[in-house]
Formats: sequence, structure tokens, C-alpha cells
Amino acid sequence: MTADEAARFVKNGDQVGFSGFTPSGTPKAVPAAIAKMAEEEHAKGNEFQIGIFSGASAGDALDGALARAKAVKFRTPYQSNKDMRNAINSQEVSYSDMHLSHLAQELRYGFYGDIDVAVIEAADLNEKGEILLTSGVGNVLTYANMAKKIIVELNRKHPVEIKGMHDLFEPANPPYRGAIPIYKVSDRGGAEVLKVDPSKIVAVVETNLGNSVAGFTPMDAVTAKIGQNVADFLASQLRLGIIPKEFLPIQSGVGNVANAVLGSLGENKEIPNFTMYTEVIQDSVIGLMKEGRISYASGCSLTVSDPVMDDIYGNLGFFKDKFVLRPIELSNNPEVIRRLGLITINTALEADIFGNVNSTHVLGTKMMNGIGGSGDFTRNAYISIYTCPSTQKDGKISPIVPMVSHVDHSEHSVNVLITEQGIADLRGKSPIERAKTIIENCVHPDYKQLLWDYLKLGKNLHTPHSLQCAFGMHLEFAKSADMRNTDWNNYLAR
Ligand code: 0RQ
Repeated sequence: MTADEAARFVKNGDQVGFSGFTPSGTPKAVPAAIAKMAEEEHAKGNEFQIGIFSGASAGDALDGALARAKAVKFRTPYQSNKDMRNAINSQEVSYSDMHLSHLAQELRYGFYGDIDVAVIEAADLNEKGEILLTSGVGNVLTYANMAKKIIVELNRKHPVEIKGMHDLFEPANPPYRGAIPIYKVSDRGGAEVLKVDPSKIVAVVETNLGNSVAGFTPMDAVTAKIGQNVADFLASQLRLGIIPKEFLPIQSGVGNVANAVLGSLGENKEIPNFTMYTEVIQDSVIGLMKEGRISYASGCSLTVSDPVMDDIYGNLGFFKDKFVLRPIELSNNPEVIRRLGLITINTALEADIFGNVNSTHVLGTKMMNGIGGSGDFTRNAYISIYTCPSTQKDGKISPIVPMVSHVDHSEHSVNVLITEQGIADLRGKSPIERAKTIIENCVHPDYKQLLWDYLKLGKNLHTPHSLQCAFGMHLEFAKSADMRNTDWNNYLAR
């Protein structure tokens, strides 16, 4: 049937689970039709809002369209869309920012009520209810199992030959959960297709829509230097024998810094060919696979630009035994992350001189995207690394501050902080020692003296904070739009 007809199965107040992860594997036609239907209902004076459960960010066709239609009551676990972000920050949408690996199990535990409808992007399906997923998985297994109704978007952009690309397995709930049988990145413990009760499928909508994943902006000097510093740090750990000579699997976040880091790892001659156990497989991973530098990647989605997707689908013979796509519950699973010994590299929006990291809130109050998988990986890593540039907004903001304005990753989980200025290894250090190494190695020269002066304010304390001044740099930015104007005396006097 048409997307408009299928959308009619979604009712006001429903909780809807969407397959996929990022725009990859996420339905595109049915969400747009739900948004259109919501606008029509609103025009008639009727209420129409739904709760949205996804794998992660879901792209403009879902998050953007539904936010603009004011059709969203509740959203979890992650988003990165401008219109959805605005709706969240104006309290129009209730947003529960969650560790991505938690959502599926917590839904099964009954924390969030029912899933009324699951909308699933498929490359193929049959009358037995076997669904071949596309390029992203997310939480689809749990949504499909829990849903009362299933709508399938059969997307012809994805060839049926991709069968075998997925490893689909849902852990049992406690007290019956066993070990997850992944002992190396390429191990598989599950099925190639998603099996659902065929009587639950109420609609099949045929589409031919690409993922429209944006390419990367050209690398600038700061990003390139951060990447190089990460590669140099890992090479030094290899030389010391802290990282075994076989190397360890890499997890890296998404975006330009992650792209630069992977590029630098690929170029560094000391680092052997490596594997990835990560969330999102992006363009740079595919490039390094072709060069032989990455031998295998396990992820939750292929979030690659359209030309790279065409390359993969055109050369499935080469790529198919080099990667696997799994549910987020497995790609981000703490048991597996700790067992495999992942080196995790994620981006901080803000970090403090004691090693706490804020990944989510701009200046403490405004949601940017969400914690995503960063917490799943950081807390369980072999070595957890955070990167950020040493300044933002033409130098007017220092992402390194006395106290983060929101905490996502605490000092207990963050091993290493890296900016384009240098590397702060925080392992085994006391708070004052961490502060000294961060200020010395990572802070921009414009902010060094300011932060050295801050450190002198809290004498003879285990964590030498001045509670009057801890947010002085944030308050100064609110006042003069430039953190460099901060004068601690203004706050000490309060
Ligand atoms: O502003 O958009 O106006 O230019 O914030 O900053 O430097 O472009 O950072 O795009 O790499 O995203 C942490 C958000 C970084 C991302 C975050 C302003 C800055 C700019 C964006 P503009 P950049 P990136 C597993 C890993 C959480 C999820 C995660 C993220 C804009 O990496 O969402 O880690 N992480 N997942 O100017 C005020 C500061 C600022 C600031 C930056 N301190 N104060 N503004 N900005 N720092 C993978 C997945 O989960 C999928």
C-alpha cells in the first residue's frame, strides 16, 4: 500500500519503534506520511502526537519531519536533528537521553510501556515473516518482538545479495541471560534475518530512497593535529607494551574528528593493521578496508555517503566478509567491550581540568545531541580517550573549564584527554595531578594562565575547586560572549 495508507495504522498516543541507526536502515516514507497525517489532524483540531523510539539519530526524514509537524510527544534514545533539538530545548518534546545499549533491555523489562507499532526498513521479506534488514540495525529486534503491528518499508535501493551482512541476536532477560558469544570482532552468534510473526505485518510500502548521509567537510589543521596526537599516543602505548603487539579493536565516534583520527591511525606505520568494534561504520573505515589497514569492522550501521554505499554494494564480493552489522545491544555491549579490550575514542563538547566530560549540553543547559554510545564504550574500555579542539567559536570558548557544566563521563572513566595542543594521560593521577597535566598539555595558550590561577584558589583540597568561581568562565561567556575576559576576583567577591 502507499505510505499514506500505512501511516493510518499509527494512532494518536502510540509508541512507535523505528528500525535503523542514523538515517541508515531508518524508514523514510512512512515517517513523512505520519508527519503529514499529524498536520492534517491538527488542522482539524484533533490531537496527534506519538512517542518515538529509534536506534540513534534518525535523519531529517524522521526526526525533522515529525518535529516540524509537532507530532512528537516523547523521544528516546538519541537525536541530532536541528528541528528536533529546538523542540527538545523548548520543552515541546520530552526527551530521555539514554545510553544506547540500555534501551532495548529496559523496554523488555517493561520500564517504558508497550510498543504499539514497529516500522522496519527491509531489503526483502517473505510470507514466513523473515525480514532482510538494510544498512542499519539499531533496536529493531526488540521493537519487532514487542510491537502489536508491524509496517515494513521495502526499500529497493538495497540488493537482496546483502543477506549474510547481519548478525541478529537478542540477549535473554535476567535471570536467564547467558554469555554473549563474541570473543573476537568477527564472531557471530545470531541470525541473518529478522523473524517476526507474519500476522503482525499490517502494511508493506515499497520505496527506493537513499540514506542521504552527508559527506565530510575537508580536514582543517586542528582536526588533523588531534588525529595525529591520538595516533602518536597509541603508538607510544604499543611501544611500551601497554597495548599488545597484535593491537586492539578500535571504537571511534562519528564526525570530522573521528574521521581524522582514523585517517591518522591508517597512516601511522607503527600501528599494525587493525579491526574495529564500533557503532557506526563511516566512509573512512571503508577507505582503510580497501587499503588493507582495517581487516574487519563490526558495527550497528553502515553510515556512509551515497557514493561509498554504491561502492560497497557494487563490490559485495570484496566487502561481505569484512564487516558485520549487529543490534546496538551487541555493538555497544559492556560485556563484549571489556572482553575484547576496546580502545575507545570519543568527542567531548566540554571537559574539566579534573577529567570529567560533558558530551551533551551546550553551556550546561541546551541539549546538543545526546550521550549516544559514548558512555557504553568509555566506561568499559581498555583505554578510553576523549578529544576536542582547545578552543571553540573563534577562541571565545575554551572547552576545557574548571568544572563541566553537565557531567556525562566522570573522572573515573576518562583515561586520556587529547586536543590539538597535546595529550593528557590521566591514568593513576590524583585530581591536582590531572589538572596540571591537562592545563600544561591540552589547554590553549590563551586560557592557560586563567586556569593555573583557578587552581590556586582551592588550596590544600583533594579536588581544589573554588565553588564561587567554578562556573566563572561560563558566566563570563553569558555576560561578554568571551571566556577570555574572565576575572576570578569578580566571583570570589560574591
Ligand atoms: O557549533 O554547530 O554552531 O558550529 O558545538 O561542535 O566541534 O563541530 O563537534 O560535530 O564533532 O560534535 C560532542 C556534540 C561533538 C558529538 C559532539 C559548538 C561548536 C559547534 C559542534 P556550530 P564540533 P562535533 C558514539 C559516540 C555524543 C555522542 C557520542 C556528540 C557545535 O560528538 O554528539 O559521543 N557526542 N557518540 O562550536 C559551546 C562548548 C562547545 C560548543 C563545541 N564547549 N561550548 N559550544 N561547541 N564545544 C557514536 C554515536 O553515538 C553515533
